[in-house]
Amino acid sequence: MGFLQRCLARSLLQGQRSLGNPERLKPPLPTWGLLYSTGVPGLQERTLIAVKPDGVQRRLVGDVIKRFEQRGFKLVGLKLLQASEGILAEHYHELRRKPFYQELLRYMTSGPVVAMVWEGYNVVKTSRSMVGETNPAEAKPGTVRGDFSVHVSRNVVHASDSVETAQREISLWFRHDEIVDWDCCDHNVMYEL
Ligand code: DAT
Ligand code: MG
Repeated sequence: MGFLQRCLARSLLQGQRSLGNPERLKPPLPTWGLLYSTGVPGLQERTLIAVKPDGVQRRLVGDVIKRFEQRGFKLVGLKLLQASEGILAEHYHELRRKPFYQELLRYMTSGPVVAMVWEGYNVVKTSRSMVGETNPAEAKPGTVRGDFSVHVSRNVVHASDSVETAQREISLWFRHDEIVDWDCCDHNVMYEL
Protein backbone atom coordinates (compact mmCIF):
# COMPACT_ATOMS: atom_id res chain seq x y z
CA MET A 1 0.00 0.00 0.00
CA GLY A 2 1.43 3.42 -0.95
CA PHE A 3 2.06 6.30 1.50
CA LEU A 4 -0.96 8.35 0.43
CA GLN A 5 -3.21 5.27 0.51
CA ARG A 6 -2.03 4.51 4.06
CA CYS A 7 -2.86 8.06 5.11
CA LEU A 8 -6.30 7.83 3.52
CA ALA A 9 -6.94 4.47 5.18
CA ARG A 10 -5.93 5.91 8.58
CA SER A 11 -8.21 8.89 8.06
CA LEU A 12 -11.15 6.58 7.19
CA LEU A 13 -10.38 4.31 10.16
CA GLN A 14 -10.47 7.27 12.53
CA GLY A 15 -13.87 8.15 11.11
CA GLN A 16 -15.16 4.58 11.76
CA ARG A 17 -13.75 4.49 15.33
CA SER A 18 -15.68 7.61 16.16
CA LEU A 19 -18.95 5.72 15.52
CA GLY A 20 -18.80 4.04 18.95
CA ASN A 21 -18.51 7.16 21.12
CA PRO A 22 -20.37 10.41 21.80
CA GLU A 23 -17.93 12.28 19.59
CA ARG A 24 -19.73 10.61 16.65
CA LEU A 25 -22.08 13.53 16.21
CA LYS A 26 -19.13 15.70 15.18
CA PRO A 27 -18.80 16.12 11.42
CA PRO A 28 -16.41 13.55 9.86
CA LEU A 29 -12.76 14.42 9.41
CA PRO A 30 -12.10 16.25 6.15
CA THR A 31 -10.68 14.08 3.39
CA TRP A 32 -7.21 14.98 2.10
CA GLY A 33 -8.53 16.76 -0.94
CA LEU A 34 -10.53 19.16 1.23
CA LEU A 35 -7.78 20.13 3.65
CA TYR A 36 -7.05 23.46 2.04
CA SER A 37 -10.65 24.59 1.98
CA THR A 38 -11.03 24.32 5.77
CA GLY A 39 -9.28 25.63 8.87
CA VAL A 40 -6.38 28.06 8.76
CA PRO A 41 -6.44 30.59 5.92
CA GLY A 42 -3.28 31.24 3.91
CA LEU A 43 -1.91 27.70 3.99
CA GLN A 44 -1.03 27.93 0.32
CA GLU A 45 1.21 31.00 0.55
CA ARG A 46 4.31 30.42 -1.56
CA THR A 47 7.79 31.86 -1.79
CA LEU A 48 10.84 31.60 -4.01
CA ILE A 49 14.00 30.36 -2.34
CA ALA A 50 17.19 30.03 -4.41
CA VAL A 51 20.55 28.63 -3.40
CA LYS A 52 22.98 30.98 -5.13
CA PRO A 53 26.14 29.81 -6.99
CA ASP A 54 28.36 30.05 -3.88
CA GLY A 55 25.88 27.87 -1.95
CA VAL A 56 25.78 25.27 -4.72
CA GLN A 57 29.60 25.24 -5.01
CA ARG A 58 29.89 24.80 -1.25
CA ARG A 59 27.40 21.88 -1.27
CA LEU A 60 24.90 23.70 0.94
CA VAL A 61 21.82 22.77 -1.12
CA GLY A 62 20.92 19.83 1.13
CA ASP A 63 21.25 21.89 4.28
CA VAL A 64 18.97 24.62 2.96
CA ILE A 65 16.34 22.09 1.87
CA LYS A 66 16.59 20.32 5.22
CA ARG A 67 15.86 23.53 7.13
CA PHE A 68 12.71 24.24 5.16
CA GLU A 69 11.47 20.65 5.38
CA GLN A 70 12.23 20.51 9.09
CA ARG A 71 10.35 23.75 9.72
CA GLY A 72 7.27 22.19 8.14
CA PHE A 73 7.06 23.80 4.73
CA LYS A 74 6.14 21.91 1.60
CA LEU A 75 8.36 21.79 -1.48
CA VAL A 76 6.27 22.38 -4.62
CA GLY A 77 8.96 23.37 -7.14
CA LEU A 78 12.65 22.56 -7.53
CA LYS A 79 15.26 22.90 -10.28
CA LEU A 80 18.98 23.33 -10.88
CA LEU A 81 19.73 25.80 -13.63
CA GLN A 82 22.32 28.09 -15.07
CA ALA A 83 20.51 31.42 -14.80
CA SER A 84 20.67 33.74 -17.81
CA GLU A 85 21.48 37.45 -17.56
CA GLY A 86 17.96 38.08 -18.81
CA ILE A 87 16.20 36.35 -15.93
CA LEU A 88 18.57 37.94 -13.40
CA ALA A 89 18.09 41.40 -14.88
CA GLU A 90 14.35 40.97 -14.30
CA HIS A 91 14.81 39.40 -10.91
CA TYR A 92 17.08 42.22 -9.69
CA HIS A 93 15.36 45.01 -11.65
CA GLU A 94 15.03 47.22 -8.55
CA LEU A 95 18.79 47.08 -7.94
CA ARG A 96 19.85 48.02 -11.48
CA ARG A 97 21.26 51.41 -10.43
CA LYS A 98 23.20 50.11 -7.43
CA PRO A 99 27.01 50.24 -7.69
CA PHE A 100 27.24 46.48 -7.04
CA TYR A 101 24.70 45.51 -9.73
CA GLN A 102 27.17 44.36 -12.43
CA GLU A 103 29.17 42.34 -9.94
CA LEU A 104 25.90 40.83 -8.64
CA LEU A 105 25.00 39.64 -12.16
CA ARG A 106 28.52 38.29 -12.68
CA TYR A 107 28.31 36.34 -9.42
CA MET A 108 24.79 35.04 -10.05
CA THR A 109 25.80 33.76 -13.52
CA SER A 110 29.10 32.25 -12.30
CA GLY A 111 27.55 28.79 -11.79
CA PRO A 112 24.27 26.97 -11.32
CA VAL A 113 21.60 28.03 -8.87
CA VAL A 114 18.96 25.81 -7.26
CA ALA A 115 15.56 27.49 -7.42
CA MET A 116 12.73 26.26 -5.22
CA VAL A 117 9.16 27.10 -4.41
CA TRP A 118 8.12 26.43 -0.82
CA GLU A 119 4.54 26.54 0.43
CA GLY A 120 2.93 26.97 3.83
CA TYR A 121 1.46 29.32 6.39
CA ASN A 122 3.31 32.66 6.52
CA VAL A 123 6.13 31.14 4.47
CA VAL A 124 7.36 34.46 3.03
CA LYS A 125 7.99 36.14 6.38
CA THR A 126 9.19 32.99 8.12
CA SER A 127 11.69 32.18 5.38
CA ARG A 128 13.13 35.69 5.50
CA SER A 129 13.85 35.19 9.18
CA MET A 130 15.27 31.70 8.51
CA VAL A 131 17.59 33.15 5.84
CA GLY A 132 18.73 36.14 7.92
CA GLU A 133 19.82 39.70 7.20
CA THR A 134 21.10 40.57 3.72
CA ASN A 135 24.51 41.39 5.17
CA PRO A 136 25.83 38.21 6.83
CA ALA A 137 27.77 40.37 9.30
CA GLU A 138 24.35 41.26 10.76
CA ALA A 139 22.70 37.87 10.28
CA LYS A 140 22.04 35.97 13.51
CA PRO A 141 23.58 32.56 14.16
CA GLY A 142 20.99 29.91 13.34
CA THR A 143 20.00 31.63 10.10
CA VAL A 144 21.35 30.35 6.78
CA ARG A 145 23.40 33.50 6.18
CA GLY A 146 24.42 33.72 9.84
CA ASP A 147 25.70 30.15 9.78
CA PHE A 148 27.37 29.99 6.37
CA SER A 149 28.51 33.38 5.12
CA VAL A 150 30.58 36.43 6.02
CA HIS A 151 30.20 38.93 3.16
CA VAL A 152 27.15 40.56 1.58
CA SER A 153 28.37 39.76 -1.95
CA ARG A 154 28.30 35.98 -1.22
CA ASN A 155 25.29 35.43 0.99
CA VAL A 156 24.37 31.89 -0.16
CA VAL A 157 20.62 32.11 -0.57
CA HIS A 158 17.77 34.23 -1.91
CA ALA A 159 14.32 34.55 -0.35
CA SER A 160 11.42 36.67 -1.66
CA ASP A 161 10.74 39.70 0.52
CA SER A 162 6.92 39.98 0.24
CA VAL A 163 3.95 37.94 -0.94
CA GLU A 164 3.64 40.12 -4.07
CA THR A 165 7.36 39.83 -4.87
CA ALA A 166 7.14 36.07 -4.32
CA GLN A 167 4.34 35.75 -6.88
CA ARG A 168 6.30 37.78 -9.42
CA GLU A 169 9.53 35.84 -8.78
CA ILE A 170 7.85 32.41 -8.90
CA SER A 171 6.31 33.16 -12.29
CA LEU A 172 9.67 34.46 -13.51
CA TRP A 173 11.63 31.34 -12.48
CA PHE A 174 8.99 28.61 -12.92
CA ARG A 175 6.52 27.71 -15.64
CA HIS A 176 3.05 26.91 -14.35
CA ASP A 177 3.51 23.19 -15.12
CA GLU A 178 6.75 23.04 -13.11
CA ILE A 179 4.87 23.63 -9.85
CA VAL A 180 3.41 20.47 -8.33
CA ASP A 181 0.26 20.64 -6.22
CA TRP A 182 0.27 17.77 -3.78
CA ASP A 183 -1.35 16.93 -0.45
CA CYS A 184 1.10 16.40 2.37
CA CYS A 185 0.02 13.75 4.89
CA ASP A 186 1.24 15.61 7.96
CA HIS A 187 -0.83 18.73 7.30
CA ASN A 188 -3.56 17.85 9.79
CA VAL A 189 -0.84 17.49 12.42
CA MET A 190 0.96 20.72 11.48
CA TYR A 191 -2.14 22.89 11.28
CA GLU A 192 -5.39 23.31 13.17
CA LEU A 193 -7.73 21.93 10.52
P1 DAT B 1 18.05 40.31 -0.04
O1 DAT B 1 18.80 39.28 -0.84
O2 DAT B 1 18.27 40.11 1.43
O3 DAT B 1 16.61 40.43 -0.40
P2 DAT B 1 18.51 42.76 -1.55
O4 DAT B 1 17.28 42.42 -2.33
O5 DAT B 1 18.62 44.14 -0.98
O6 DAT B 1 18.74 41.73 -0.35
O7 DAT B 1 19.80 42.53 -2.46
C1 DAT B 1 19.86 41.45 -3.35
C2 DAT B 1 21.26 40.89 -3.32
O8 DAT B 1 22.18 41.87 -3.80
C3 DAT B 1 21.78 40.52 -1.92
O9 DAT B 1 21.31 39.27 -1.49
C4 DAT B 1 23.24 40.54 -2.14
C5 DAT B 1 23.43 41.69 -3.13
N1 DAT B 1 23.77 42.93 -2.40
C6 DAT B 1 22.92 43.70 -1.68
N2 DAT B 1 23.57 44.75 -1.13
C7 DAT B 1 24.86 44.63 -1.54
C8 DAT B 1 26.06 45.39 -1.32
N3 DAT B 1 26.04 46.49 -0.58
N4 DAT B 1 27.19 44.95 -1.88
C9 DAT B 1 27.23 43.84 -2.64
N5 DAT B 1 26.15 43.07 -2.89
C10 DAT B 1 24.99 43.46 -2.35
MG1 MG C 1 15.66 41.11 -2.13
